[in-house]
Amino acid sequence: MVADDTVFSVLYDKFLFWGILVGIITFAWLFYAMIRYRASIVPDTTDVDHIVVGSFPVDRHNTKIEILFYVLPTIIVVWLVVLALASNTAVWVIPDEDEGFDVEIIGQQWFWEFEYKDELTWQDDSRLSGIDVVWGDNVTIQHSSNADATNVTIVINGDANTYALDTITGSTVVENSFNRFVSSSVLVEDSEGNELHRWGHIPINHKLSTAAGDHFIVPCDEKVVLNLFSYTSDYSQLNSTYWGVQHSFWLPEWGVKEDLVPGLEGGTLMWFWPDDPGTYNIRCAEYCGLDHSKMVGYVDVVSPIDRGVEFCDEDTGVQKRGGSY
Ligand SMILES: [Cu+2]
Repeated sequence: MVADDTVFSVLYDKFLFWGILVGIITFAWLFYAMIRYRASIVPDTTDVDHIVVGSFPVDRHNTKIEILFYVLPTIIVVWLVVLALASNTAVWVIPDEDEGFDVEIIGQQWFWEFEYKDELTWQDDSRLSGIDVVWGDNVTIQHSSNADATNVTIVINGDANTYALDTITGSTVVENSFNRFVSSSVLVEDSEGNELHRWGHIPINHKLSTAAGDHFIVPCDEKVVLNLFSYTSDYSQLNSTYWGVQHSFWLPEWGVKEDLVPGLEGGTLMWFWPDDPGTYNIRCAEYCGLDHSKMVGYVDVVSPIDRGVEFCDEDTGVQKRGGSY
């Protein structure tokens, strides 16, 4: 489940490489010595006075090799320290106040809540679905490139309305002007109810919850900064009665997790940089009670059209980034 291109999995591979290299040299030397100095070989002692167990034969020692015994391992150890510290530096970055897309994560027994501190308008890749949604004074659905599209469901602040699409012109307009202060979504489906294209708007302070089956929706190509808290179900008054239990928000795809610490007023912070579109796992990495194993969810990486990104590029092969503060 853990992605193979996160900072620490790359570090693991580097350590494995150097470990194998040193192992090969060490064992090669070991077997060479076993064969070269086996019991049946009579040692050539013509120019040696005596041999003391545990010390180099004074008359036959090789100063260069003895110095290498110390210098080479020291270089390797220093190099491994450099590699490890570079990974740490990549993960623990000092936060920049105004930087990133901010979301508060609230861990409860046993679900996650996502409270948006920035707004987000997004839609699926229109190159893949053949459908494009534009919502200004009206909702315009351009579906001429997708013959399967038959109806659209528009949800505004929880109220859902379904309309038939105009399949003859391939373009449908629903009169309803966009309001950035309410959550809205547009879902285009085929005649069998299969989802073809999604468009969505999440206003500031809107809350999504895994208990309601929501996915955590984040924009691609931007640093997502999470402020994490643990509360019990009622946290209208923030006093000690309402602190929850310890959880840990884990995103295996980015190889990062951070604890949710009850009683820590400012919460904890972590960040990750989504770049590939798709749906990825959320896990709780700290045993938090009876239904800990059910504390799972999904994060959807989408194209944030309000932030100037029309399409998230497919897997860019860039190292997955994320970390803590
Ligand atoms: Cu938990």
